[in-house]
Amino acid sequence: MGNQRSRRAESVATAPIALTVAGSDCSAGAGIQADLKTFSAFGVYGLTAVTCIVAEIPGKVSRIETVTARMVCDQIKVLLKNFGVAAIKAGLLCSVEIVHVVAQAIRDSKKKTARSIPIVVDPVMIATSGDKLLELEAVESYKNKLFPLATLITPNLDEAALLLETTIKDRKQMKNAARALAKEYRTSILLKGGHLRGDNAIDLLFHRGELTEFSAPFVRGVETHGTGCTYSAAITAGLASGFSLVQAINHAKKFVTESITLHWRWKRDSTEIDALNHSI
Ligand code: PXL
Repeated sequence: MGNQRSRRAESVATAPIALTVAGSDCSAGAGIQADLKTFSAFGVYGLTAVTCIVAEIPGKVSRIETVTARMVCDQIKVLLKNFGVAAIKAGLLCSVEIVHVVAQAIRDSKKKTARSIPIVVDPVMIATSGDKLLELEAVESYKNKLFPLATLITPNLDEAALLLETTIKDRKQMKNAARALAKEYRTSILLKGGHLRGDNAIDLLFHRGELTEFSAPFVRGVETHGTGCTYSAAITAGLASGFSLVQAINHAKKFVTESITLHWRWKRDSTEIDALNHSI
């Protein structure tokens, strides 16, 4: 018996741990559901701190109910105290108060651990459907409280345009925007160019003074709800596994492209619903 137990103990499995602080998408294509599926696909154990519950289907948000800031704070605190979290992703944070407690919890954890935990901030503001997901006042809190703690910020073109109060319509403006955001927030920026809708979906990383392009064929005709969440979760999983930032983005870009290419599609009556396929 003793022998058996020690043999079992020797073969106990372990995995890198990542934490996502994000909202729940009941249709499971975005938010914490997308993050958990992505973490699993990368062999990473996912923890969650839920910030809000969204009643929605791809393309249509019905209602958002926000969790109290205190509850968000307690979820993060208990997790960081008890698990060896190797990377954190911040997704939809909903309100000023939640952005503040998330930033505070991350700052506190930085004081307690010698090694710093990579933080990926996906500044989710507006859903692909155009539905507003974040209180507008919270944008300032992202800028002042959360961005200074980030290892990487992953805006899409609309979010970057909102942050810089400008428009971004071509590759030249994308390069300028990535550079400007990196300079302003003194961190690495991955500006996602998928919304430019060329033959390729091209993203630009501005990291340590250098621009790197990540390109993949643009997959047409698929409702891509949850792509941003999946991409930033995949990068977080890579960082939790010890990859460099460039390696993590390379793997993540391939994963997102494949999850769109191999999407699910359900037809019922006259409607179709698509979802990314994270089981790849
Ligand atoms: O894809 C943006 C997003 C992020 N997080 C949650 C969402 C959505 C889009 O609807 O519901 C919880």
